[in-house]
Amino acid sequence: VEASIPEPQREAWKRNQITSFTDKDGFEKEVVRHVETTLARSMFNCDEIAAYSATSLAFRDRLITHWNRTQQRQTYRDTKRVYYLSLEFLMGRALDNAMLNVGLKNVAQDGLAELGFRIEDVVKQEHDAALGNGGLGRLAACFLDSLATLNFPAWGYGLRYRYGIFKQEIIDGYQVEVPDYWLDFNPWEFPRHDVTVDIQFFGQVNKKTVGGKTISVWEAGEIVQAVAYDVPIPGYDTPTTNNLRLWSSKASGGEFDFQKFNSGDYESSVADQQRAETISAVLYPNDNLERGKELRLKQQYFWVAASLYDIVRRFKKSRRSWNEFPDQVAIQLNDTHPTLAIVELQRILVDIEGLEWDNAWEIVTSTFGYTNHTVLPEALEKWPVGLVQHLLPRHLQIIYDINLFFLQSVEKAFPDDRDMLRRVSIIEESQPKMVRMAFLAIVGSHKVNGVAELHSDLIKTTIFKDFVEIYGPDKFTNVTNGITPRRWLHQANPRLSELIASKCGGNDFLKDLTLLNQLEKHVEDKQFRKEWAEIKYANKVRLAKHIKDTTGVVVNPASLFDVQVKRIHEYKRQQLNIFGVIHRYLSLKAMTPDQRKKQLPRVSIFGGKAAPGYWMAKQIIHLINSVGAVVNKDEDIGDLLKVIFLEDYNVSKAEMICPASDISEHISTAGTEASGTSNMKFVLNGGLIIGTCDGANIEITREIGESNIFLFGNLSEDVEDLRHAHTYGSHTIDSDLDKVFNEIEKGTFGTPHDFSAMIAAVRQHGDYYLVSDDFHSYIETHQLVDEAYRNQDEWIAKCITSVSRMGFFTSDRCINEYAEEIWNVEPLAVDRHSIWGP
Ligand code: C3B
Repeated sequence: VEASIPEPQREAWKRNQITSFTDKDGFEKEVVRHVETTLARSMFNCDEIAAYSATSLAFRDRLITHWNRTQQRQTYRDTKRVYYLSLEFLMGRALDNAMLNVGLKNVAQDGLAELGFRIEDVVKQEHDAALGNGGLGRLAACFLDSLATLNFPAWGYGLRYRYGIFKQEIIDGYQVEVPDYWLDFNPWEFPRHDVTVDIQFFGQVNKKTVGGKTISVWEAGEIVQAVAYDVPIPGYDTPTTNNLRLWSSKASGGEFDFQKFNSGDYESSVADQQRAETISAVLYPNDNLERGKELRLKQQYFWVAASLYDIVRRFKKSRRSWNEFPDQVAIQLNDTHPTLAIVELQRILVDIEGLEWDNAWEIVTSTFGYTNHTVLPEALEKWPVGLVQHLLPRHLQIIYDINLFFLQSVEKAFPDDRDMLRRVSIIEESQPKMVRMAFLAIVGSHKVNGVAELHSDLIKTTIFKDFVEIYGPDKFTNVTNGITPRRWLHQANPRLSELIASKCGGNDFLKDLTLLNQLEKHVEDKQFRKEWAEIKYANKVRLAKHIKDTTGVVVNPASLFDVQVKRIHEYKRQQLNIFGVIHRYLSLKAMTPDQRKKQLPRVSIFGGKAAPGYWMAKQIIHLINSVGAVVNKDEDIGDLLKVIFLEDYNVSKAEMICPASDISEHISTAGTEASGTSNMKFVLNGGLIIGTCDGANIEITREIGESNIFLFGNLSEDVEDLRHAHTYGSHTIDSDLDKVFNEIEKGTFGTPHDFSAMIAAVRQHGDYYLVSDDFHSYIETHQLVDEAYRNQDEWIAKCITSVSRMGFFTSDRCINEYAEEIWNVEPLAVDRHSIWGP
């Protein structure tokens, strides 16, 4: 790269290369410059938003020079790259993370203080980048952080939604959705108006003969333009700054269709524009649910086609042969949402590049890996054949061909099992016929992984069982999820991070989380325990203040804080939690004042969004708020029980909540939560957890020890029989739960009718999520929690021991496993001292 620039020019570029600030004075200069020039303001009208903007611009400038050098280095070395395709990236705020990752937060803090600002207030001005629903999107964000930190040449590809996940307001106890327009001012993205791709839809397929060969040509019915927006992703303590490329849609051919415009058809020209922009307008707000909307399929193809075009264009620059494609490119499919990428690459190779089908298919399958994130049937994507045919006629043909060749090979291997073909066909022979995206993803990838051990075992024995027979077990593997300790410890809980650093020989544990094991030898250290407890208390005080400010309810930070924050879903069982809270309330009410005095005060904290169309989830939110309204003003109860619903749970709120929990709830029906990742965040922040034997809870137990976790409930292997018994046997409800239901039906928490469906789900409709079966064990286990918490000394010891054993759950470990087992890629060494060129 460097050599291609003639000597004299090269000298001029080198002489003038940008030097980033390294100290307070340099930082302040940059801030003032941005306030006065970029923002066109002065010190006399520099408010906190302006201070945030200027600080972000100062750090952004720094990141982008690192970004440029990283890209230049990766191009020059030309080694294999990883592409992480995800329809969701739940990034949260960028500034605090950028300051910490480049190691200059202290500098910014001092500089801002001199300019008259508190850094905590400045950081809070930033709007969360909330381009995701929950765990799946946040996992993608943690992976980007690890990929950069570990110096992997890696890109994320996603959609630049104008509206991220909606903002949740609670009005009269009900969820109300408010649009999240977050792009007002976003210093963290760089529009690349020169990087555009035309994406086609609809139309028809024609056959043409070229040089004696028949090829398929897809004539477009509509063309929409994809414009790239790049978001720099800084690694921690490394100059590597990777790229997240988000595509935005707009009408192709510039602002307007000029032909229409000039012929006087102004309105329809504007309408075309609007229609094109609709594609990237809004994130679908469903978590673990697919609803088969045409616009969603359009989003998927738009994003996948633009990304593949970009990847192929980059590959072609190196002038290698197509057979080397899988040596240069690894593409990971985050769930089935990007599965069309398999079909699109096959189309590019066969229809456009003229490769033979088998050769192309070999390249395709060697390139892709597929991660499954759920076994819930309602979350598995299927698209009506008719819809795919209409929107993507050529792709449907290719899907049929892929299926044909696949089924032929299955028939050959299993000649006696006719039903096998029906079961594994990519096309479900239903009314209407459906394309099964998970099956297509399996057939088109070389590796399939689940996200925790139990989950990876379950997919092999249930939904993908036949495919294990067909391909053998080696195609299926496990990569247990992880979280980035940079955001989820260092950034979210700076005091704890500092205390840990003081016992673990500095900040190295943030890059090698297994170093946390050095904490264990300090568990008995009285002073250390005291400081640990003080930090937890301070974090609880901060959360208590937030609760007071947002709900008006005063909670005592000395109470046990019991937290369940995650998307509201029946399988995650917030209903079990609130029924348990009601049970506690009734028990307290039944006590004499003397008995009450001996009880442990508790605050039950809930948070999470319900999908706007998920009626039952919204009823659960309403019940939680209704219980809170009664309990929180009951003078018999006082501090003994408070019930809080925190509005608008998101990444930045999670950063405040996780450090403030004593016990958090991960109580899904066994076998339903693929992994869970907030369980890891809570333990890493010195909180204990109560949970079922599900997802990553099982591995957390194995790592931290059974005595440091509160497990309860039925096991996944018994779920099927229990469900069967509910439907076909006599179904009796737990007697304590029955009392809870009776109290709700008496009207204690408002109009009973509002909650009748929730009760009926358990009593009359087979209790699919086993709320009654697990209720007794749940209540008993909470009593054990109370008892354990009374012994604060031992409790703190449990917390410290747990944290010291959490090294396994860093997303750095995940990324290394993916790199080795699935992608076959290596990190690029960086020379910290050479800032110029490769
Ligand atoms: C989630 C699962 O529900 C979690 O158990 C898991 O930890 C995360 O993915 C990350 O693997 N998930 C989600 O958020 N959205 C889906 N559509 C499917 C799974």
